[in-house]
Amino acid sequence: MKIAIVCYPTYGGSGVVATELGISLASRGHEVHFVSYKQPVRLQSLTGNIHFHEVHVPKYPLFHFQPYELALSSLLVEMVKLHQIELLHVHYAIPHAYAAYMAKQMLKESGIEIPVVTTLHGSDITLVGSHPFYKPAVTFSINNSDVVTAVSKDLRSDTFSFFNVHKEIHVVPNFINVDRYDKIRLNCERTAVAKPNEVIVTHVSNFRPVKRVMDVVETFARIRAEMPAKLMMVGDGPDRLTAESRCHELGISDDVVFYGKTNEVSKILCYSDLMLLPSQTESFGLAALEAMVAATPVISSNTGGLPEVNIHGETGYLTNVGDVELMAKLAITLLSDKELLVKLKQQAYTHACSFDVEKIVPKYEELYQKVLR
Ligand code: GMT
Repeated sequence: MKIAIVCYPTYGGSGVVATELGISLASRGHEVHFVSYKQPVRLQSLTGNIHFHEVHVPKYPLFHFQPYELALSSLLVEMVKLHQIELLHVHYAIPHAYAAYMAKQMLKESGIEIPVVTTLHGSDITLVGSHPFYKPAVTFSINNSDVVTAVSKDLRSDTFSFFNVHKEIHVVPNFINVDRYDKIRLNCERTAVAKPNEVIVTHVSNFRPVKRVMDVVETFARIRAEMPAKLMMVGDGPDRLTAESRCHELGISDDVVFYGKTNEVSKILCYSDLMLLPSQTESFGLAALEAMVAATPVISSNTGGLPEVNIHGETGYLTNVGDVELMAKLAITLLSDKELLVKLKQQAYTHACSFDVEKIVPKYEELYQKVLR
C-alpha cells in the first residue's frame, strides 16, 4: 500500500507513535510518506520506501496566524496525485483530521477517492479539542473520517462523552519495538550515572503542567531521604525550571540529572529501577510502556488510559493524582525489597511484550485493508 502519515515531528507521544508506525509499515513492504512541518525526531534515516514531505507555510505580513491547515491540505492533494497515495493516516485530530478532510474533498473533484484514517491520541480530545473554540471542527473531522482509532479504551469513552460522535471508534493501543529494547539492554551502562548502592528513579515527559513534574521531585525527595538514590529527569518544557529550583530548595540537586530532550531515552531507561509518571491525565502513557519494556516498573497516577498499561501490583503501582505520600511510600517499599523489585521488573517487561509492534501494527493494516475494500 502507499500510505501518507501526517503527524507532529516532536518528541510528543503522538509523533513518536506515528513515526514508529511508518517505519514498521515500511519494513512490512508498504510505501510510506511522512508529512510534517519538520522531519520527525524519531525518523533517523529515510530508506527507499520511506519518504518525508515538509509542509511549508509561506509567511505573509497580512497573516497574524499562518494558514498551516491550508498548506497541509494543498500538499496532501499534490502528493496523493503525484505518488498515487492510497490512504491518509492522520495522527492527532487538530488540525490534521480537518486538513485531511479538506484534501479528500478537493481530490474528489479530480475523481480521486482517498480514505482518511484518524488516530486520536489524547490531548487532542481531553485537553485541547474539547475547548468550545475547536469543538465543532473536531467533532466534524472525527465524524467525517473513514476510520477512527483511539489509543486506549479510556480515550474512546472520553471521545464519546466530550463530543457528539456517531462514528465507530476502534481501539488500537500504542506499541513498542521489543527487539530494539532487548538489544539496548545488552549494553546497559548503569555505572556511568550511579554508584552500585544507589537506586535510579526516572521521569520522562514534556514537562507540561499535565505531567505534574513537581510531584516527581517531591516523591524523589522522600525516597532520597530513605536511601541513596539518583533521579533522571528526561525531557524539557515549561515546568523544567521550576522543578530545577525546587531541587535546589530541597537540597537534592546533586542527585538529580536534568537531561533535556534526548533521543537516548531507551539507554537511560535500561538502567532505571523505577519510573514515576504522576500525570493529571494520560490517554495511554507511552512513557510508561517504554519504561516497562526496559524492565522498569512504573508508579503512575490511576488516571485516563494508564490503568490499561500499568497494572497495579504487577507492573508497578497506581495512585490517585497528587498523592505524593503514597507514591513515595510505595516507591520506598519497592526499592528496598530486592526480591520484589526483580519480580516487578520481570512482570513489567512481560506485560510490555503484549504491546509489541509485531502484534499491534497488523491491527492498523487490517483497518487499512478494510477501508480500501
Ligand atoms: O502530552 C503529551 O504527552 C503529548 C501527547 C502527544 O500527542 O504527543 O501525548 C498523547 O499521546 C500519546 C501517544 O498516543 C499518549 O501516550 C499520551 O498519553 C497522550 N497524552 C495525554 O493524554 C496527556
